[in-house]
Amino acid sequence: MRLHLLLLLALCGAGTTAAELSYSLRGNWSICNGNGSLELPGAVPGCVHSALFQQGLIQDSYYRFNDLNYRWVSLDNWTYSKEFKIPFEISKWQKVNLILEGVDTVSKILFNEVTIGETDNMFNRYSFDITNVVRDVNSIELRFQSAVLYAAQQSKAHTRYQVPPDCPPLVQKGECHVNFVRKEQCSFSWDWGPSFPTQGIWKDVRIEAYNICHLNYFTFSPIYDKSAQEWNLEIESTFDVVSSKPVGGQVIVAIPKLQTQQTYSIELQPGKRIVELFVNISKNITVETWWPHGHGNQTGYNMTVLFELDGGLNIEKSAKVYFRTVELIEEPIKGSPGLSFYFKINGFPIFLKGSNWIPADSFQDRVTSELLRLLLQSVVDANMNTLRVWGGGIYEQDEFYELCDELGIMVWQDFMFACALYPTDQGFLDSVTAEVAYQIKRLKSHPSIIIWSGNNENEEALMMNWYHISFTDRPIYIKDYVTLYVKNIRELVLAGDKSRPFITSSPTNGAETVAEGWVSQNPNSNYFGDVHFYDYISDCWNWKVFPKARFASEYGYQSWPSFSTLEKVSSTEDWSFNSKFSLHRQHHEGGNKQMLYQAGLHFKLPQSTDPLRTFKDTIYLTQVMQAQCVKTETEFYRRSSSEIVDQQGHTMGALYWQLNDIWQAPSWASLADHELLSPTNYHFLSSPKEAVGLCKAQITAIISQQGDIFVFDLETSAVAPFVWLDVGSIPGRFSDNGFLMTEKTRTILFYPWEPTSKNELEQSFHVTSLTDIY
Ligand code: BMA
Repeated sequence: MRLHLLLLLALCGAGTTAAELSYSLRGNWSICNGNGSLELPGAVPGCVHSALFQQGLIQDSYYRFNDLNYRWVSLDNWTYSKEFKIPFEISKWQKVNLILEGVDTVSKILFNEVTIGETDNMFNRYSFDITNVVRDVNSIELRFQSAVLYAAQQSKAHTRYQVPPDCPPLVQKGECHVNFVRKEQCSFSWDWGPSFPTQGIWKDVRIEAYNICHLNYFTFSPIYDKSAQEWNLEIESTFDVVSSKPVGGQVIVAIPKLQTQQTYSIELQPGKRIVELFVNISKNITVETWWPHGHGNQTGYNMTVLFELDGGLNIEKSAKVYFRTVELIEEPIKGSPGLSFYFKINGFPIFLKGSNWIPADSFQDRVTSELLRLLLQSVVDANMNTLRVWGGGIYEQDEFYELCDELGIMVWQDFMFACALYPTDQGFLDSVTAEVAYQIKRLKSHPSIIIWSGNNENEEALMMNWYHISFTDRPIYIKDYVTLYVKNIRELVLAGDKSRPFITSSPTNGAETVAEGWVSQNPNSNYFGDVHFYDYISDCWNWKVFPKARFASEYGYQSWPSFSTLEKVSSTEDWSFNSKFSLHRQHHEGGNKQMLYQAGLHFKLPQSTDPLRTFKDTIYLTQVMQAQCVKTETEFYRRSSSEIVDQQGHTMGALYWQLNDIWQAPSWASLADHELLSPTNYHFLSSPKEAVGLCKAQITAIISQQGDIFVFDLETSAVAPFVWLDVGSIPGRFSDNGFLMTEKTRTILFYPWEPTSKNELEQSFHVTSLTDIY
């Protein structure tokens, strides 16, 4: 019990009692399904799928066809409940709240059998006043409704007109009407992801009890005053004052390294109060700014804010403050119609190079700090400087953004709306308003976030008429679009965050979209804003097929994950390119054929008589094809930054689709591991399939250990293109992979992510090169 009890206010004056206590409800809860036939323990934070798996009631949800087999889990209505004793005298507290940092998604909450509230938005934080119902011994229940059933109900109730799309394409094997529920949109399936519409309490839950007053929220943003050439810090604190009399006192803000200490007098009237402080950093002090990876340091300053209030009540907050400016520059370009679209960080133009981020797992309770750190470290190791947190996923956990701040990764942050039109009835808008206001407060102090974007591809969906809306009905949808992203979300951003730009969509034409009434005739124009570009038919080795756009925020090609990855979630009969399993895992219509077609343009397709060998070689070839295509396209965008050709160019960003995977299936994901700051490049004199004289390369490796790192000394008997090193399921990262080996020997390092041994590596090691297929 004592472990759960957090004394938040250790700084009370002598003779006074603590003014605030917090009791965590994390840990073991009971879970039962709709008709009571299943009852099991489950962890909070967590979800029903994870609890069923931990109890051995279901297998790994990612195994073979289990996404379909376990559809029943998401269609049931589950209840989470818990009984607990509060380890302090609750009657002594003036106000008691139940705080839920994240509920997934639609639930009714009962506390001691009294309904205290409802939830309908997984991205919101909920606080319910339980002062009148709380006792020493309590029961709490969250009665969930299946998000799938709720979405269907909401869509049915929207009788005036349809809000498309109704359902995802059949190939995705997903659920319908996801646009009617404020939940991770890709959890109903995507073209790279399974349908697992989870239910559960996915973030922290606790009880907060307080007297006098309570700090509900604390947020800040550094603002640079250009004319005065000095930094200021805007700090906003939200209080709930429960004392019947005003509470007076002072606030001391200190940033020691910047020799800044300022004291303010405050008086808080009873009720909900906001305190806004404006801290000036003296011009005489040098403020080191935060820079993206590759451009400078990520300097941050420790700040403490101490509220010394009447009655010996002290509340202290500490945080790291980073100073940086960001501007989105849209200005005329000599020799090209339209406008530029690029970012200046601290006044310096920066090419954004990186990728798109999707949720790291269907079950967020499996996304550990270690996993986030490994993925984000890989981003900087691959010399990227930007990730776009894509609008079909989730607003990531605090740790994600803290790591991006620390590592210098710029974040293009979408609001969570993607590839759909959305309703704008009052209930929906109220829910979105609470979500957006909360997320802005939570995230705005992170220097890594350099832009807010209203949604993913919804302007394009509307204006390119993806859903075949009749011309006469289009104004209804345009009105809804403007209501949601401009009149609501944009207004909330303008009111809540002055420290970064906002655009309504991605792709969009930026200022041109605004000029055209917030929806452009062609939001994917090369002359304005950003573009998303996909072309699986044209030869990707021909750079002439790529758009000379201002900013490519999405582009990419699919590949299959390595055999060692697939092996864990499949069985022997699945191991061929046309097996039921291979077709099942492919969620993009025609994807498997497109990969072979693209690979066939430059490579001979595998033709071994051994079916397993052919499957492995085909997987390998799709990866080689993807790497080559993404390389060619990325290099094209990089080159286009300094050119205007045929009135087009000045490209200032390339974010390929997509960095990471949600499960083991074909997708656009690829994690490159290049270490060199300036990579070597090569030029093939013909397509490899036309090359003559390639000999089969015998590649051997001697593995040795140096501390935590393993050294692979490779030796080849012949020139070997696309050398792929594989250590099966041992997690880790090679210093290089998929390389062209022209020299006889080469040393590659392996950084394991978990403890392993030379022996284990030797047993799992496998090397493939293109000469194995030829
Ligand atoms: C874009 C993205 C995703 C999708 C990807 C690949 O449309 O925004 O929706 O997964 O392309 O098709």
